[in-house]
Amino acid sequence: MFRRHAQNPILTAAQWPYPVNSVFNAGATLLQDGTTLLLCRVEDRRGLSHLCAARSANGIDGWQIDARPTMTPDPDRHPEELWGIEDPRITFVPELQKYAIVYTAFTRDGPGVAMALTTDFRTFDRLGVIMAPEDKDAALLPHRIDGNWALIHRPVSAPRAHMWISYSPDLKNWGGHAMMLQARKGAWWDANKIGLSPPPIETPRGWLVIYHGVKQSCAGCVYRLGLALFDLKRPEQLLQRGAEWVFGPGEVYEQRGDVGNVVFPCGYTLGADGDTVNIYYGAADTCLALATGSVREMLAWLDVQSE
Ligand code: BMA
Repeated sequence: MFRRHAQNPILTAAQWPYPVNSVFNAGATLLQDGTTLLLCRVEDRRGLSHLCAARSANGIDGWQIDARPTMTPDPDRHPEELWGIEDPRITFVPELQKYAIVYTAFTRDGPGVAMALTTDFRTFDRLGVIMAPEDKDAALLPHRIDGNWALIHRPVSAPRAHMWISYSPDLKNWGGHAMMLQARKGAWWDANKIGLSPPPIETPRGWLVIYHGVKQSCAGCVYRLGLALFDLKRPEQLLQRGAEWVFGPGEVYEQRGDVGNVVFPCGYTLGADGDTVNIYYGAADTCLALATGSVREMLAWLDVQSE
């Protein structure tokens, strides 16, 4: 379903212009001039994360990495960012002519969801916490639905964690909370804990969602990816869900690192053909890799694989 790029990993800590521990879980977008921008989660050598932009003409190599951190935690004005900012998901919002960056703010009480708006990935308007801890794995849909903005997120109701969707008239006040997708139970690859991976892909058949599932065993966790399709007008309505996972750790750079056996995409770009999906994923919480898929193939697979 997804073909790994031969040049993987495409970005590592060794390429960074300043000393860092790891580079992973990047949000992605295509800028107006066709440049691929990755907003990378960078973990420093204290263990705290900030975001750093890397730009490339072909989305594969020749990355121009910002010389200094692009967006740093600002705990004086935003106490929720005390222990760093992580895992950004980027959505271009035509109505605002801005990019919405939805990210994890590592608060004293655990991870919460925060949002910032930008036009240039150089300055950022922070909206602060939009979902209280413990919550993460969130992304904004690109346009309003019935007059309201929609946010997919993943609150934790221990011991399980499911995907939810919430609505807002103004990007600040959120309500209309609805369960979107439940973690399965028992031995399944996506038992107990799931979450949105990149922002959903809008297709004529529905919102195509690539989500991660976490299988826990006495050997640790394995993060894999699955597919589900949701109604365009009522995105909490599940249309199809694949039974099997479609991508999981297989290469050494995915199996070994700070957190082994993790593939974790936070962003994708769409090719000029409108079908090719370039998925940028953190591998083993250590480096960034690229895999390519096809919207048509994913939808066809759901037709065959859905339960
Ligand atoms: C998740 C997130 C990701 C991370 C993954 C594996 O809960 O925190 O940032 O990549 O765990 O450690």
